[in-house]
This record gives sequence, structure tokens and C-alpha cells, in this order.
Amino acid sequence: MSLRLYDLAGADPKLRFSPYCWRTKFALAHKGLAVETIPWRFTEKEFIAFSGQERVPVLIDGEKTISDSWAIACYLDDAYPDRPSLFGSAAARSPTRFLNAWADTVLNPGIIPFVLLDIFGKIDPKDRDYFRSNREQRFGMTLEAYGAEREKRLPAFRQSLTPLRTMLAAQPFLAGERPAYADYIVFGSFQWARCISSFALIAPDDPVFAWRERMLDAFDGMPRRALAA
Ligand SMILES: N[C@@H](CCC(=O)N[C@@H](CS)C(=O)NCC(=O)O)C(=O)O
Repeated sequence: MSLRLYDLAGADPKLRFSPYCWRTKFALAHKGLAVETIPWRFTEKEFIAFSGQERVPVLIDGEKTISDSWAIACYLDDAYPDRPSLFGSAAARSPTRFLNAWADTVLNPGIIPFVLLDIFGKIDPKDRDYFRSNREQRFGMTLEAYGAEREKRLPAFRQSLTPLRTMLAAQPFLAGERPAYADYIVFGSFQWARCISSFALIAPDDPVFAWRERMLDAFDGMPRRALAA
């Protein structure tokens, strides 16, 4: 068994910051599967062309190639049923998919303005022109304008975490007593922010902060050891 993962890297190849790649690395750790990660830069589209698309994570498992973090999570749970369930139970897969959609469409876009300029400062120099023009087209303004006034945006962002805060005040993990893929989805977003930026997104007295600390200790502290800002 040999698993390989294309994993977004910065100018420093040890800087791994993609929220989606973190989801996959936590899923592999949950399953107890060792993986060799391959540092990949935004403009190295030709290296993952075999996957039929242009984004990471891309997982290679023997003869199989899987892209998209949600598809990879489902693949791992189906291909390795004898290892710990990634979703906690078969029935939990569907509500976990809702959380995946919420993180993709609300949480991650909510975090981007806080970390955008830090990302730009830490990506490989060869990625900079692509990243600037691609993101400026997406956001309809310069990176500098989109990343401005972080402090002013912070109260609204923290308010948007109310559903997480409410749940984590009542139970230790989103999946219940133990972490599962629901936690990895959301924690992947905070690990992205933590690796790329020193901006304090969460207040220390927030139950979300305490949960993030518990998640940083998961897998014998693997997430805490990652290169961070
Ligand atoms: N829905 C995909 C999203 C993957 C994605 O957007 N990955 C980013 C890295 S965080 C990427 O590869 N971006 C390439 C680009 O912007 O050109 C998933 O869940 O895996």
C-alpha cells in the first residue's frame, strides 16, 4: 500500500496551508494510513494534469487517483472499512456533507480577507502573478483592498461562528465525544489560517478556541508541529 498526496506548499516547501489538503491529511491520520506528501505550487498545473482537474488535494492510492477533499474522504471510508469510521457512522455522512458545504461556501470565504495578503507574501515567487490576477478577478478588487481593515471585519466574522460556538459549548467535538471528519473539515480552515497568518481570528475565551486547542493536540500533536506563522 503506497499513498501519495499532492499538497499545496508555499515558498518554503515545509509550509503546507491548504484547508482542503489539511482535511485529507487528517482523514488519512484518522484512518491510520501513512502518506507521502508531494509539495505542489499553484502554477504547477501540469504535475496534476493526470487527475483531470487543476486543484489539490490529489490522492494517489495504487492505481487510483482521486481529487476533491470530499470525494477523497468518501473514497477512504469506503476503501478502508476495517479502519476507524471517518464520519462516525454511515448515517453521519450526510449531515457531515452539509458541514462541508458550509465550510466551502461560508467559513472559508469568511476567512479569506484576514489571510489573503499573508498568503500572497508566503507563496512561491513563481506563483505570485497567477495568484494576484486570478484572485483579483475573483474578488473584483486588488488583494490589498480585499485584505484591508481586518480589525473592522472581525466582529462580523466571530458572530458568524455562533453555530460552532453553541455546539462546542455543549460537547467536546463537532462529531461528539471524539473527533471525526466533521471536525477535520472545520479545523482544516483554522489550520489554514494558523499556518499562513499570525492574525488572531478567535478570542481565547471562545469555546471555538478551546476546541481548536484540542484539535491541535490530535494525532499526537501532528497539527501543532506543522510550520505555522
Ligand atoms: N472542492 C475542492 C477545492 C480544492 C481547492 O480549491 N484547492 C485549492 C488549494 S486550497 C487549489 O488547488 N487551488 C488552485 C488554484 O487556485 O489555482 C476540494 O474540496 O478539494
